[in-house]
Amino acid sequence: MFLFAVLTLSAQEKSKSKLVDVRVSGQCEMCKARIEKAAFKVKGVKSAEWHQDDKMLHLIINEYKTDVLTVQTKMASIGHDTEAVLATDEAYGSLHGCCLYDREFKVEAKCDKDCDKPCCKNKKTERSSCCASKSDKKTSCTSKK
Ligand SMILES: [Cu+2]
Repeated sequence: MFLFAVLTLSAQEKSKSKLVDVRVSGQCEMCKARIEKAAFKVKGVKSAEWHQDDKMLHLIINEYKTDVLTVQTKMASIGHDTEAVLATDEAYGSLHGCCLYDREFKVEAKCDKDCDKPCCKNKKTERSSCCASKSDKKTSCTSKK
């Protein structure tokens, strides 16, 4: 009876596993080691593998114990940006010189003051896609002046 309970429990444990991919900014093998090490420190992370080529962190997590945001917060705390959570300048700055990756997620979060694009008109204080996106940056709000 006890054994049966244990087996049932471990079966449930398995079904909680979820594959998730998170984009984590980084640059080299050192980043890979740092990212994976930190990911494993998050309770509920069963597997973590970061790929240098596409900057994707492939995770297997127990979704009852952790979630993507928790992992992203952890990544930010060690200096690696994610789409949802950015590293502080201090954390980024304390990375090894060869690890100072291009901060693609760190962009002006607010609309430019004199931006008159429709997307910014009524929300000068919020993040707006036209001012926030890197590709638009040059042609939209900031070139207005
Ligand atoms: Cu590195």
